[in-house]
Amino acid sequence: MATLAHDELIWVACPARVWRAARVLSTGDDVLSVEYEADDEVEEEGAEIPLHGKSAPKLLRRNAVLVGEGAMRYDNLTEVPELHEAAVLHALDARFRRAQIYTFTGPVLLAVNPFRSLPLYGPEQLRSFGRGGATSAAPHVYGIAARALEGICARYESQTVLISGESGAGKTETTKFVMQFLALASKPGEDRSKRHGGLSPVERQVLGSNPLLEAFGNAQTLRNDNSSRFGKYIELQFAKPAALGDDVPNPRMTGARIHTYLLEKVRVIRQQEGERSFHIFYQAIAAAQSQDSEMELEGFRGFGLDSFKYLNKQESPNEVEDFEATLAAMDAVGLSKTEVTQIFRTLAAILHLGNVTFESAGESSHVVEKGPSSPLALAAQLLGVDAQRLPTALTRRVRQTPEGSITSTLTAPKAANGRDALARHLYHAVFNYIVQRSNTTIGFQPNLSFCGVLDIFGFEFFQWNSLEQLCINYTNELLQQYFNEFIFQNETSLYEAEGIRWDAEDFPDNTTILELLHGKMEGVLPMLEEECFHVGGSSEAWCNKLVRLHERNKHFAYDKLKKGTFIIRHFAGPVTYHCTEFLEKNKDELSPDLVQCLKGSEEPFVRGLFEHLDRVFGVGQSTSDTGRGRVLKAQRYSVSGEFRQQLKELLQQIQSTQPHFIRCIKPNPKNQAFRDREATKPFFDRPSVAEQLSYQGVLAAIKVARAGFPVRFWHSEFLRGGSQRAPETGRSGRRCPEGLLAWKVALSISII
Ligand code: AOV
Ligand code: MG
Repeated sequence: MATLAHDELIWVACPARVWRAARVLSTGDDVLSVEYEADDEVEEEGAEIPLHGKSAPKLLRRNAVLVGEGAMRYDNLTEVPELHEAAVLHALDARFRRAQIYTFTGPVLLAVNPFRSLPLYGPEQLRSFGRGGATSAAPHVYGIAARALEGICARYESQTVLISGESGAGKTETTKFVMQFLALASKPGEDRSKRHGGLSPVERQVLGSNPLLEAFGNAQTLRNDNSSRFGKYIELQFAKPAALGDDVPNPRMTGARIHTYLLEKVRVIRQQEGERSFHIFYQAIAAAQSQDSEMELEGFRGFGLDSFKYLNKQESPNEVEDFEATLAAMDAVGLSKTEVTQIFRTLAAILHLGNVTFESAGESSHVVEKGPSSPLALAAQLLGVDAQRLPTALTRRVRQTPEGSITSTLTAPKAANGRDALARHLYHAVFNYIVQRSNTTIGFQPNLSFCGVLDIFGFEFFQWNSLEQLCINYTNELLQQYFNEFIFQNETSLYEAEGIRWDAEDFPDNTTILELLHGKMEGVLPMLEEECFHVGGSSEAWCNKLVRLHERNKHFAYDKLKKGTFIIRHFAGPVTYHCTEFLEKNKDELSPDLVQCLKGSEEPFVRGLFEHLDRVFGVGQSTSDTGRGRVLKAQRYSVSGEFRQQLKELLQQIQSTQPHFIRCIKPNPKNQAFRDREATKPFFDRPSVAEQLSYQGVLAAIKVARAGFPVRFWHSEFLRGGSQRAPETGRSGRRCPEGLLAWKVALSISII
């Protein structure tokens, strides 16, 4: 930085606050004397800062326009002068403190989670962001939903709202606001203030799918009390308006389709300390114990939380009310009483299965308790299977070989693994059943335009990272690439079209990381899938092959001292993966004996849950078979293989739409509410927000948008008087003199 003058405003890098605002008091050859500004969290203080050597902090110039209330003027960060990490953080922090949780950066909406209900989503806002409403371009989640709806009304083009962020950042809540807007604002001429009154059956079903999926797919985790344990893409479909254009009435919502991804079914059998299984188990147990509930809840009555080994014992206050809401949602999506009873019987069966224990006798094992009221008998009864056949299927394995069938016995730990695999699959199958039934009820027609909303897991890195994290982080790499392409290629083509010189060299690009992950032969994931189909393949062998092949790749690393691990340098940061269990998890085998046993259930519902499993287990079965014959016929299945296929289809679908991005930000790691003055730590924790901005690509996007011209007009609009900005930019509705001013400001900013 050039020489600093007395009174100059600067940012000083500081680990605890990332950047601290200061004013220069005096400068010497070796030290700078500054006064740090006070804010809600720190006192004003003076300091001497070394200018040279290792301990000299980084300094940035601070623009006076951001001082005090200045940040409130910037609804769009790309318009902030002297834009860098410090200014972005400061502007977001200052706006957040004044309950401005939404801010644009170019076309991307940033949403900082207030962890407290704010009066931002009432009928008033619905009206004002609706067509012909007063505010349409202020930063708000409804504004993004309104833009998407506009694309459908004016051009009948499909849209997608992509919502990302780390766990607890507010993706699911944001998704619900988008859906709410699309359902309520799409009702032409009706009083939208009646919120849920006057909804059409489709709208009621669509909104009803949210609490239902949350009951079955969400759980309390250490990071979020209502954490989605699956990814979701929901397409909301709209009838084609009689005419297209700006003045046509809103189209009617006519259907929807829900896609779900990677349900974390392992949660059914175990949860770490402080976390819980899926909400629905706790709701059903509480309802069965309550006098108020009229549901029969067979298998739950007479049991408490303590009765089930599969569940961590943690209650939550409104379980019975939530249960009633889940039942209402089940009704809304068209599940019959019989289906609901069957679903709860299956859930109870899963819990009783978890109580079945095994005892080893040499190389074989047997079920410890088999009496009429034993867990085994209860599970068998609830599943409608023969109580004699189930223990045999759990403790033995029959293999078909060309020479005939061979029966072998399982040790107690192996039998327990088989039991857990059955419980996981039962739950997953029930979850899929509910999603499919909702889809059938709501209906989706080909060839109609839709608005997709993507609420998918954010980048994850824990102490121990396994297949789940690899799949999740791979998803984020793909979505980041899409984001990069959208933002950066958009910019490039715009500049090219306008004949403006443009240096695209510094664009963030994660193509080479993706190549490492999914490259055809040598990619980390294809190699894992290949290893799953090798007779005698193992996680260790896979890991060793990876190291041999990729040790020189700049995105790959390994630590010689930590055997069985490897590191991928993701765009969001390096993650160490632990190889143990990768193969087993990816094969996700379920004993064919158990499948056959359950297929023999006298309950059509239970039989239905196993209908599609031949495909899934064909390979697993034949690999453990001698590897001959059937392996060639069966379709190759692996968790990651199936997931990659799903992602491919998802991206194709998204690429055919006009995208809108919302980046959710968690203001502090402890989920402290906005203005929670009891807080011991700052509620806007700058280091963790800075980290999120960086790995969500927000800083990179700002850099690029700022490198060009942040304020844009269509030529015709500009000449006509600048009433509307081009869609890439934030506000619209300015008239010419102001528009001209904005344009000039933009030019001058770019020159700086
Ligand atoms: P997530 O979807 O991003 O996490 P959620 O949407 O579940 O996060 O948000 C976490 C919690 O933050 C919610 O339960 C609300 O209490 C609160 N919250 C979020 N957005 C708002 C808002 N706009 N206003 C008020 N409170 C809000 V995860 O599903 O864990 O990745 O897997
Ligand atoms: Mg969520």
